[in-house]
Amino acid sequence: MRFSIFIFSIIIFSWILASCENQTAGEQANAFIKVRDGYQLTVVQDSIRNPRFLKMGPDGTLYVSLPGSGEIKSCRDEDGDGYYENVATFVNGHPTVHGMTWHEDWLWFTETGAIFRARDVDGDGVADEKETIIPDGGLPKGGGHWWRPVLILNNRIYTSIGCSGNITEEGDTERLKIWSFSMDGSGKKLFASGLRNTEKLLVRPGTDEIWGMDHGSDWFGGHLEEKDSLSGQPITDYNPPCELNHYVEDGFYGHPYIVGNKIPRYEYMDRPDIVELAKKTTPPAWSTGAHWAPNGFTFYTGDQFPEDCMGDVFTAYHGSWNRSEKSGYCVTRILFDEGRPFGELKYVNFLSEGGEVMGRPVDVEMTADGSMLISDDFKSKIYRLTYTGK
Ligand SMILES: [Ca+2]
Ligand SMILES: [Ca+2]
Repeated sequence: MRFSIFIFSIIIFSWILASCENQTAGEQANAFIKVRDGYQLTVVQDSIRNPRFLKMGPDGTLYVSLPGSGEIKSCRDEDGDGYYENVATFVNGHPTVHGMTWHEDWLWFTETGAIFRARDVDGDGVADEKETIIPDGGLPKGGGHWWRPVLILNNRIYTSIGCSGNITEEGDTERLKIWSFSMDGSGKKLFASGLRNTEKLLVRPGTDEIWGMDHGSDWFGGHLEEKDSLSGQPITDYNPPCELNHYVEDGFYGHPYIVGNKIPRYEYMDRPDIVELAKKTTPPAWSTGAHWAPNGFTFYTGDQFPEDCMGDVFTAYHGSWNRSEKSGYCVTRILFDEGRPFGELKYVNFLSEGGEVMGRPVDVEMTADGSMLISDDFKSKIYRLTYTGK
């Protein structure tokens, strides 16, 4: 009897805790989430489970991809209070749905092995027309890195195929590459190679440059038998960096052989071609935290943040999974000068001072008013970052 009262109390207590976590329109984010001075973080959606990537439609509809349930939700703020209360299922039946882009009235989206486009004709938030551009199996599926981005530039479709494992040697397959296609899904062409896991591709505004963030590999130094001890692994904790890359045609970005600024991984140092591999590697345009796991990013082009943010990159780091101390779990700004990155500042930190994970950012997306939306698939929330300080 006493035991069941104990269990009942736990259930009630958990329910109270969960209720406290459910926030409503315009509410401030949890106080343990640290926000840069002059900025405010509010909750704009908290009814969608595990939101991943975000895309704003031209009419202000927010599209959210949910790979687990195979849906894209369309969200609207009908009453204009900043909270997206009106949620519809735009498409379903697409397990692993992930990357999205908007092009000529259609929302283009990916599954792990396919690309589609859909549109809502009657304005109810549910797609009425859907077309398959690259059918299932037209791209390699699954593996450890199954997330696919989609980008359209100059009448070509771009997507990237990540490594099936951590440092799998599969350069002679379709993996570790960015591929481009004609708009009907034919005309497949290699664009760049040596990628590990790039989940989003974007064009830098005002240019034809394709940029993306690549996840650095794990267990660097494992060769030195470090990985037996999670309590002390100084080499792999800090290496190799995650990357912001400017992807150019025929460029090689090193994976799995070369990391950071042309550094061979220990596993491959004895390869006879290692010097050639290092030489031909394009190093990251910006090297960032090891194991921080950059998923989404966006170039800032709004006028809500201070003027010097214009053209800079805002990133969403999902955070480390195998570091001896957690790191990442943040949104940063990578500063650009004349089109090249030169510094990085933390804007939102989802790791509390006590090391508790208060959120795992997946994507950032700018809204028409210049504020920034941030998705968190761990606490199932979408936030808005707004500049308030003058
Ligand atoms: Ca609203
Ligand atoms: Ca419709």
